Amino acid sequence: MNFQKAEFVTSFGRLSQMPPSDRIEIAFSGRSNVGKSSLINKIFGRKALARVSSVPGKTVTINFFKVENVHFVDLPGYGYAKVSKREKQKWGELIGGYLNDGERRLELVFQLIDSRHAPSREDVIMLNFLIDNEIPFVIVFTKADKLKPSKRAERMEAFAQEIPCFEDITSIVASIETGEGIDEIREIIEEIAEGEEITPLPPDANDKYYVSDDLFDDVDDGFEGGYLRPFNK
Ligand SMILES: Nc1nc2c(ncn2[C@@H]2O[C@H](COP(=O)(O)OP(=O)(O)OP(=O)(O)O)[C@@H](O)[C@H]2O)c(=O)[nH]1
Ligand SMILES: [Mg+2]
Repeated sequence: MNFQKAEFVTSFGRLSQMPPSDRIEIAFSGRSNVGKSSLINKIFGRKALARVSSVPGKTVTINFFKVENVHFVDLPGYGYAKVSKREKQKWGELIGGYLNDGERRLELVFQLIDSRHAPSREDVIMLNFLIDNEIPFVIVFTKADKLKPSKRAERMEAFAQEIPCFEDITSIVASIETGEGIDEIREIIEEIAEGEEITPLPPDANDKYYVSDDLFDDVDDGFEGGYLRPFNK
């Protein structure tokens, strides 16, 4: 795939404006500020293909880019404390509507998690959601350049406990500063573009891990859970 050939397609804030699904899709999901737009720019070797936000959480839009036969989807981040309840609801409707649209050929989600911290309650809800809905995903641990080696080893051990089904999930440690992980991400993208299908985890993988509110009692991220799960849970 010629990664340099990426083009912006469209940006939309309402489900009714969602562009038709005329090709396979790969989406980038994660907290606000985790590095989704920066990673997209790095993958495609461009400075400002995706806009890197100076004000986190403010733009609730889904942005589409394309290269050859693939749409790349920059999803709005979650978890920014300062947004209103109405904006959170809007986020939930938009992102839930996109991810639940069975007509689209969403082949993979890169789920970004900050390599320096334990996953947030919303990160875990998101992972549970992807597993429940059999959406194939790969975890990308971002901002690895900001981690000292000793802390890095410690974090990786902790992630194995904190992330549902960790041993069954492909994960990549990445940094836009050092370039670590970027080729691995590009390889996965190329495999998908060439038609390789990634098998999702079975939904029952979640059974022993399903997010329990009391696990996160001390985390006040203001997330109104629930709207991410229009399915049968
Ligand atoms: N040191 C370092 N900083 C990074 C890295 N990736 C992203 N950043 C910085 O993190 C900040 C947020 O990056 P964005 O790419 O805007 O994050 P986002 O996930 O798109 O955020 P939203 O659009 O608000 O959801 C920016 O200041 C980036 O420069 C990384 O690998 N290393
Ligand atoms: Mg962004």
